[in-house]
Amino acid sequence: MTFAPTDSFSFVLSATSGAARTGFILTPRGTIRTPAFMPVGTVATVKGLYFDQVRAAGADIVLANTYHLMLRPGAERVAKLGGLHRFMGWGGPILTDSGGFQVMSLSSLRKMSENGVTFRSHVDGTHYELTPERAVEIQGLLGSDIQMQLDECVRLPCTDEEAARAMRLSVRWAERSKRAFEAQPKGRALFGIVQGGAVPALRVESACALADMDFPGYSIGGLAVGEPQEVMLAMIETVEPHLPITKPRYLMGVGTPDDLLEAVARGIDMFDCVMPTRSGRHALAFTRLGRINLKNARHAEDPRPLDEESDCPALRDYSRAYLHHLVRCEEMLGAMLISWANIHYYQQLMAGARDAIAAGRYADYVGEVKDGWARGDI
Ligand code: PRF
Repeated sequence: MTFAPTDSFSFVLSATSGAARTGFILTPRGTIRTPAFMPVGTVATVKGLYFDQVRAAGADIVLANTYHLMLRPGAERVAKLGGLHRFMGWGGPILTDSGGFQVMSLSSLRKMSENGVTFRSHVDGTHYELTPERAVEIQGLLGSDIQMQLDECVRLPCTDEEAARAMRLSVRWAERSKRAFEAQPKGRALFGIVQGGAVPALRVESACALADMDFPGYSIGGLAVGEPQEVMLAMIETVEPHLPITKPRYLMGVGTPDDLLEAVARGIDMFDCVMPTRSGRHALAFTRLGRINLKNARHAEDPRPLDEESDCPALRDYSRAYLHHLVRCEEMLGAMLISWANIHYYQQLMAGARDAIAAGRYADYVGEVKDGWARGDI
């Protein structure tokens, strides 16, 4: 389906299959087909890939990080150079994370307060402050199309009190973020982030408070932070009925191919994860036939490609023996090819999901994909 160019942000649902949905997010920078997997371009590069490859693999949108880009090269510098799209050479939509989560995992000497978070850079120790207003301002300077409110994500397991405190702080920050966002040009969107740990009542409180604020989309944060998959899926099921059906839902930082299939089945529309590229750098390929660890000596004389039926050159045109050799020699082409193959596979998985939902057969699709993984390649 093609849409006329638009100057505003909107979401069109086109079909459902059970709780799974398919549709389109329309933005001035282009249309995002959902369910969508967003390759992660933390420091303005999807590690190891040209943006031409990212686009050709089927990605409509990429993610970048406020935290990393505010440290290097700096949001004001990117703005001076014409914004992030021009800076990195990607003309499509960009989603930026707000920085709160990365501050918690990467920086040192963090201090949380009602006002925001202060921390020292993991790069050079410089002191920074990130408030809800500054996080939105930075995302605005970058020119991000879909921006995230500043939130606090607590690691699981945590106490109920800790989950409640962080969730309620995040709700107050959502209000401040929304007010700060009003200064930005039309056509961009700011998403609220649902928190609440693994406590159903807190998750519902968070979702309802954010839904009342009427965001153009909703993120679910605080999951895939150490809990088992069934806890994550249960939290999605808890939250989903309280989010408006007419707005996109984004599950942050998730996940494995199996996580994606299961979350789509529960009504999630958008994902991002470092897994395809990080695993690519560690020689692990995700394919139609399951996971293949190319470090393993059993591939040393295997002339077969990762998937001879794929239309991606990385999967189709290079033997496992060659990929194994590149990995063994620590050649960068090995990491590049396997990252490319993985990004392509994640995009194929989502394209298949979209088609299956449109055909009203999503549950069958999940069964077929999982059969393929189980059958393996032997
Ligand atoms: N909050 C933000 N970014 C995130 C998360 C979160 O909770 C997660 C958790 N999986 C990943 N990225 N702002």
